[in-house]
Amino acid sequence: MNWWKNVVVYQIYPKSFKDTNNDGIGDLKGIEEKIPYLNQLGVGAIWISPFFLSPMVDNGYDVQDYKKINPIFGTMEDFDNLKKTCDKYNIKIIVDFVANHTSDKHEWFQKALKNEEKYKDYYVFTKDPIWEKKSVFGGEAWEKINNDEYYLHSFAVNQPDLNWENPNVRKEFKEIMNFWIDKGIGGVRFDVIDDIGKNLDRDLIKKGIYIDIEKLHSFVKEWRNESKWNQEDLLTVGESWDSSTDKAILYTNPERKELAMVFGFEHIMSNWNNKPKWEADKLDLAKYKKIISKWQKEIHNNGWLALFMSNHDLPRMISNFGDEKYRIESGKSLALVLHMLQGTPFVYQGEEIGMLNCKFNNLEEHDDIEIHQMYESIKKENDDYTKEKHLQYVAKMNRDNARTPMQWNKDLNAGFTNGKPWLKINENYKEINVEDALKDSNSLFYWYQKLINFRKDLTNPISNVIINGDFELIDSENEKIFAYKRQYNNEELIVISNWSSDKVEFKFNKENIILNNYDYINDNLLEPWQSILIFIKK
Ligand code: TEU
Ligand code: CA
Repeated sequence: MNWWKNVVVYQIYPKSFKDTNNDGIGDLKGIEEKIPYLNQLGVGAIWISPFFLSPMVDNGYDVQDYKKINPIFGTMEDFDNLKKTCDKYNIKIIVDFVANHTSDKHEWFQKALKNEEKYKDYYVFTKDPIWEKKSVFGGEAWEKINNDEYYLHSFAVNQPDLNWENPNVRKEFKEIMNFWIDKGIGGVRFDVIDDIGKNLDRDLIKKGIYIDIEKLHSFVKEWRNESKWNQEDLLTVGESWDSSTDKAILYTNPERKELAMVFGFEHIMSNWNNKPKWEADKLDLAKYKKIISKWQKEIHNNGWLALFMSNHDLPRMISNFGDEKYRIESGKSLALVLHMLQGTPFVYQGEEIGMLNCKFNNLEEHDDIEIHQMYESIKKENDDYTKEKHLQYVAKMNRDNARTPMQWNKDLNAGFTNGKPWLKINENYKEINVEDALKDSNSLFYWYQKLINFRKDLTNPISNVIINGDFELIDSENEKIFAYKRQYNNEELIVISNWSSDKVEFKFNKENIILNNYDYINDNLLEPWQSILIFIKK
């Protein structure tokens, strides 16, 4: 069995994790310092968001040199030391490759701007932009340089899109892959992987078809075949906003030899209802459950999934799907539902202590380029749009919610730094922090630790059911209860989880309960956000 089928991955946003030199910015040494903590949690790998040389316009997702460490995060020696410490605890390192675009400060783009033919062809230049293609961050996706020429940037203006149809670009990324494999990484997360296969055709883009599936998969296959990536045991995970179940299978069916797993976003977008994410509706649980069920069933023996409810681009998951008033109970319920599914769970930093969205008091407190660029683009269309309105508009879904520094303890700046933190610290750090969580045996931390160990411990029969079992919803139309059954041979796992702040009647058998997020259980009645896990050996 692949090692990544029974581990949990912990995502680190390095800028916000732990600062060791008091410049207010997290660093590689800070990650190294906290490896014993992550080992205690039980994770088998860490995915670190990009720490390569970068002007940090999009916090590292604008790469200037893929083989250099950003000095704000440390040195190559720090990386090697981190790797050694990780080895000691058998924790693998997953790096984050941004292959769709580079920073505009990247040498390739600088040469392209100087009209060096070779490098011009690394990017997408045109005199005839397809204006229908917009930037994900709001506004135009085409920037004019000179001679009426434009370049494509799907994200910020400082993130020019690469031209993957150019074999030289593909060659560069094979070398980058080899470089990091030689450094001993355990895997790669591929940023917006769908986007490397582009359809630059006006009529198709008008219809909303931008991704060229055939090109995309041929590029991924070539990348894997013609580099050291062909080693079987790497955890390779693609970020695929475009994925439906059939597309996820194209990426992850082992026979196709592409990726190990993908992040699909259909569940995340279930309540966006084709509107901008800022205008998301309330969660419709029945709809959400159907999506989870469809993915579980269709991928089951045909591929593999990355399981997640939060990351550095999403709101904090309790604020998004749970109830802040039932922080611990709802946090445990969300985690239980996620961790008993088939796939590889990802825990985003701070999730294991129940960190929440952050209240920002004005736009100036915000860092994220998306928030600012979106403001400019709405303002352009709408004169009386104000900063105050925008602050409200983005409050719930903005990405800074997930990026406020990690809350380690009650001390100055939550123990994140002794300097001035680069982004506001959530004011709730005196109630929500790692130190307190470790002292409380009922904390979310220890709940996560149990869930992680269920999957990891192959001598425990539960782990077999989690890894291999099939999936069936129970009472699928129920709008408050998320209940499902996993079955493998003669063993059965049942999750019954109240995803509401009401008491809810539900029929169940009180025998064989092995986890309960309350210290009591009523007959056929669940408390607000109460969840139980039942394990039956027939
Ligand atoms: O994100 C891709 C992406 O399209 C969205 O997650 C986006 O950040 C947002 O939700 C739009 O509303 C990846 C990275 O995870 C993100 O941090 C980067 O900003 C982006 O790519 C560009 O590299
Ligand atoms: Ca630092």
